[in-house]
Amino acid sequence: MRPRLILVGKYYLIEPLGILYLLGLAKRLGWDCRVVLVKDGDFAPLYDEVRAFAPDLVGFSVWTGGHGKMFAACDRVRELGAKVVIGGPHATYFTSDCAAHADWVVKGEGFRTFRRILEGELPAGEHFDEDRVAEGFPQPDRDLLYERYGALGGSPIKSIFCSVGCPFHCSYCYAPSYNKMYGGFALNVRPVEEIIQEALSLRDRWPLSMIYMQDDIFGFNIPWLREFAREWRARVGVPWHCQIRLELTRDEERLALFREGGCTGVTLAIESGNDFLRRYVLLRPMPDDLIVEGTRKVKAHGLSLRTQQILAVPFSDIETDLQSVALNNRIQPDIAWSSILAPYLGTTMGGIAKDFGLYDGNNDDLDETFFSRSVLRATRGARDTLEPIVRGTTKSPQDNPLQRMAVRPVDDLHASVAVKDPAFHRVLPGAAALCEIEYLDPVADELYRDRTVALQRLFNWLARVPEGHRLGARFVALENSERTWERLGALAREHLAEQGFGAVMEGWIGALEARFERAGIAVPAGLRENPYYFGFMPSGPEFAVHLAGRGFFAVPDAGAQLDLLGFETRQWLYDRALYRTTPAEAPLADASAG
Ligand code: B12
Ligand code: SF4
Repeated sequence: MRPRLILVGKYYLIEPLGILYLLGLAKRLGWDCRVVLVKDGDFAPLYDEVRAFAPDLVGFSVWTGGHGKMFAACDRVRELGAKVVIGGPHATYFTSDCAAHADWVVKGEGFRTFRRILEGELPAGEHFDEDRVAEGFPQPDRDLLYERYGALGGSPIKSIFCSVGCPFHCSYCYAPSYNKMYGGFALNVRPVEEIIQEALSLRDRWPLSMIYMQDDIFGFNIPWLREFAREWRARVGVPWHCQIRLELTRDEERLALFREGGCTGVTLAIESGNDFLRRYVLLRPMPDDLIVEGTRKVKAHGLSLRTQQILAVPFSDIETDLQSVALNNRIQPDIAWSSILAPYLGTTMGGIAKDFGLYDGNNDDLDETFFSRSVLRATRGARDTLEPIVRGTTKSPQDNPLQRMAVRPVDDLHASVAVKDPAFHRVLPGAAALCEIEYLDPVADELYRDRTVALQRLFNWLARVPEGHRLGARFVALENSERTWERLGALAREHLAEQGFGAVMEGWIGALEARFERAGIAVPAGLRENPYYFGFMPSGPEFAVHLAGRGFFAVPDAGAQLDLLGFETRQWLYDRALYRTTPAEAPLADASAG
């Protein structure tokens, strides 16, 4: 009888690439495989599968944030009699934490180590293979996954991974720790032919209208990109989207090759509209004008654009979060994606948050999504206090004095900042204070968290509204109980009148009502409370009907209604603005402008 394996990951709208490739590897080695993706924290289907299939081995792909629940599941699976192996990002960066819940833990790249485990070559314990991409990528096995999870198989958007590695140093990201672990940066790109074969087998067997290249920075290596663009266009021809750094848009040849190869859009992280936060907290030095210029160039090449930003980072406040909206108002991307910071330990950001007394958790408090309430403590005016000191002591474009500082508590709401002793990673007694910072009191802190959540839900829309940051400021300033759809409508009406939409926007309601009539649905009262939202969305009237179908106008809780709005807006924009897999009409506001 063939040995049996179950691979486990979290269900997400995007297919789990690590698991797909590992499944391909295990099947090639003759293992009988199953896959279980955990939806909404429900592990019952996994336990059922373990009981029915009686696997020899269960492999968990674990990410930080989801680790607590995954660990409990590993323990349960071991009680049910199977051996457990843990791999994935959490195993890579928190290897020993995983060890208590598994027989094997695979740190870093997993292909060769997993093969050795499956072939019985490796004893139980923690394993780290120092050779990068030692055996290359296996061809993934998509059948098992797509058959069990029809929505992933049926999705017209599929993912591929072409390269491993990134040379940049963003503070919130694990890529720098990854490089350190392997003794420096190296870009490992898969051979073009291998990728073409993977894409062809996808194209010929499954619905496919767009491929998302999940690489951290796609097309870094220009000679590789030349070959890829030529072969992809000639042999695959499917449109694709990729992620790159703004710095890389400076090379005109790269953007031209993207276009030539069939790229239809790119995702670029901006992270903050505040220069100090970008440079010293997020470690993404880049002036506003360069960002605007780079994104303009992307659009000039006919590519759609998604920007990404993080709200509620150390020393941010609602003003800096709104600055991020303002920058996007200037850029006008197709999607202005935003998240709320998770201060991962082991990243530079985790260090800054700890050193400044902004976070005292161990990451067990993190949620699995990037949209949950902040777990950071926010400050009052600390950025204004720190900025001149930090800028004044910066020695070179790479230097960051903020990372050399830490705090000593003064009282519950204050701490003094001093240079930390590098040997002890903390401020030693007697070190001279550079300044004092103040934290928000618990009530103000909660309020800021509530405001960032509201702003995150509306970010995409506000970025599309002229001077949307001003409207956003008015909305988030409301009391929690007042942040309703109806109040948003009232504020939008006022704001848009100031922006010169007064005469035309009242006509939008007619277009919206006509669309409801065509759909044979009664016009919900909520539509009249805020028709303005739909004026800035592609196929806005259809979106209103779609939201009604989702029960949006009947959601009684204002917070839950905003959550749903944020989610549905994002999904709508993915299909109709970013990937353009669904044809869409121009927003009513564009027609009014014309
Ligand atoms: C695509 C992607 C996503 C997609 C997820 C798609 C999916 N369904 O997997 C989306 C956009 C949803 C996403 C979200 C998030 N992501 Co993300 N994401 C990535 C990205 C860019 C690529 C992942 C990938 O496919 N890699 C390719 C495959 C081949 O690699 P892999 O999965 O790591 O698997 C390898 C090894 O880890 C190992 N392995 C993996 N699983 C297993 C299992 C076993 C049994 C074994 C033996 C080995 C093994 O073997 C594989 C081959 O070497 C990575 C960055 C990166 N370069 O990997 C970040 C990355 C994984 N994400 C990260 C983070 C932080 C997140 C978020 C938590 C962000 C946030 N702040 O909320 C969310 C979490 C969402 C959630 N879980 O709900 C971090 C993870 C850090 C950590 N400690 O967990 C990464 C590493 C980015 C970074 N550099 O910091 N992400
Ligand atoms: S560019 Fe992306 S992958 Fe690279 S360090 Fe920054 S966030 Fe991480």
